[in-house]
This record gives sequence, C-alpha cells and structure tokens, in this order.
Amino acid sequence: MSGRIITLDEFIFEKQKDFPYASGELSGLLRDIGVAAKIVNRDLGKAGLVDHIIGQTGTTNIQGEEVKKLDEFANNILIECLKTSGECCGVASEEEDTFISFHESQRYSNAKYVVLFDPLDGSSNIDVGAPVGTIFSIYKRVSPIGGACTIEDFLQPGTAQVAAGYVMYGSSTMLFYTTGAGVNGFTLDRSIGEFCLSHPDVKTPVMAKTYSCNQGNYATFSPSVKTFIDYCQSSDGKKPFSLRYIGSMVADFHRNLIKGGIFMYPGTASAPKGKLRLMYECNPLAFLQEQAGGKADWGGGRIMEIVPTELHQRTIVYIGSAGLVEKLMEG
Ligand code: AHM
Ligand code: MG
Repeated sequence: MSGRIITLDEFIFEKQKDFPYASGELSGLLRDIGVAAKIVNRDLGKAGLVDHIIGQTGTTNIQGEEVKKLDEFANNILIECLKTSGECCGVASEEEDTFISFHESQRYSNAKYVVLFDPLDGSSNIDVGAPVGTIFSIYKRVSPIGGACTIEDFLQPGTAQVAAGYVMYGSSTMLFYTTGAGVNGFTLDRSIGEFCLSHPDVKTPVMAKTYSCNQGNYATFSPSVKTFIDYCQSSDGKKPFSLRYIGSMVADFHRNLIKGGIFMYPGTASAPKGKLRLMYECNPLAFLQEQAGGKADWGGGRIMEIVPTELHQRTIVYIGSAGLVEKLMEG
C-alpha cells in the first residue's frame, strides 16, 4: 500500500462521521481496546526472556516482583482499560467465572456497552513463541442504563453484536475489526506505536484449497466431517487441499480470512459439543467472517443465531470461505 498512513484512531474517527447520531462511545471503546492491545503486545514480546532468562512465570523475579502469567496479565489489562474507559458498563472474560459489572462508579452511570473477550487465546503457544490473539465482542446492554449489569446483557445472540474484532500477536501485530460495515485490518507500526490501516475492506475468497483442524481427532469426527476431509485430501485426482493448523484460533482464522480456507472444530469424543467458546471466540469471529463474505455454521445453522444459555458455552464451529462451509454442510 502506498500513500498517507491512516492510523486506527483516525480511521475510527472518520467512520464515526458516517453515523450522524453516533455518540462516539463505541469509537472510544474500540480505541481503548487498541491501547490494551499495545500494552499486551509489549509484554508478549518479552515472554521468551521472562520464561527462560529472567524467571518462570508464577514465580518471583530478580526485583522481587511476582512474574504474572501472560494470560492473567492480558486479562487484567483489558479489564482495567475498559473499566476506566467510561463507555463500558461491564465485561465478561474467558478467564473469569462470571461477568463483572462496573456500575459502582458514578462515572459509568451512562455507559451502554458490554464487552466479552478472550484475553489471550491459544496461550499454550506463548511458551514456543508462536502467534496468539485477543478476541473481543461488543453488545449494547439490554438492562436499564445506570444499574448493575445483568446476565441478560451478556447472553445475547451473535446477531446482536455491534462490533467485534481480534488482535493477532504474530510476526506482525494486527488488529481487525468490524462494526457491521465490512472488515478493516490494521498493522502495528512498532516504530511509531500506532496501528496503521493495512487491510481495508477485507473479503475472503469464496473458494480456496486450505483446511484447518486438529486432524488428530479424525477417528472421532462425524461421518460428514470425515467425508469433507477425505474430499479435501483427494480432490478427484487434482492437487489436494493444504492442511494448515497452528492450534491458535486467531492465527488459523486470520490466515483463512485473508487467503481463503475453512477452520473447523467439530465435536470429538472428549468434547462432543466442540471445544471453543461461543461468546468469546466463535461469535466475534463469525461476525467478522460474515462481514468479509464468508460463513460460520455449527452444523445446524448460523453460529450467530445460537441463543446462548451460559457465558462459557461451547459450540462446534465451521468457519471460512462460503463455498467450503456450504460444501461441508451439504454432507
Ligand atoms: P484456549 O482458549 O484455552 O487457548 O483454547 C483455544 C484454542 C484455540 O485457539 C485453538 O483453535 C484450539 O484451542 C486448539 O485446540 P486443540 O489443541 O484441541 O487443537
Ligand atoms: Mg480461548
């Protein structure tokens, strides 16, 4: 890309002008998440040093300070950034047992958004320096403004999301988000400390030849998933599909979002309803994927139409290029 750099803050500000009645609160929230992502990114960059040179996480470092696990650290950073934002009345995190309401401070009395997030998805990858991610999902509260948040504010179907996105901490750190008007992606320019527009209006190819799943579980997949994988491997004498699986959903999803492909986490013997979380992982990525022209299904309909019954609910997920998800659903 050439031309003038557009930072995340500038872009959000420009987009806000497209919605004449927007109060700017959602824009403020997205900016706060961007700030949290930069802090997490900074500390992730030291992960190898912390674990192998300075001291193991969970122990005390040479300054006598406790070395926090990075997923706990990311969780705390996000909660703090959102709590002090003034636009968010409560959060739910994959790392917390239940939701947290910020209603006790007067400052948040008018806040109308709740944010759900997985602070550091794929965290088992940190030890080996492989990519990890933060995933977030934003809803308007349904309970009266000013009071404590209720579980109903959080248990909304994915179709009610007003914004969603992820940050991938990889060879580059990237932030992709949607507010329901397409998907835009930003890359962190470390020299100036800003996310800069690098992937405007992302569209996922309708067809592609990449599939991503933990094929070690093949024996326990359903017959239709096995048939689809067999199709990917044989391709009727033409070049078979490529299997690409990092084991970090954001990274696997991100590659397929841009290049095309399908990510699958089917039911397995140990997790018949799937492993991944509906509210923290699948709904936000489904929103992004649909906005980029792809599909996200659980085998019986759209992921975003599932009516949630619990915060930490899990779901089967098939997400990616529209043509591939449709092919799998045909059975
Ligand atoms: P986590 O939230 O505990 O990190 O687990 C989620 C991760 C995803 O990022 C990834 O797609 C999946 O677990 C990998 O699971 P598996 O190791 O079973 O293939
Ligand atoms: Mg996770």
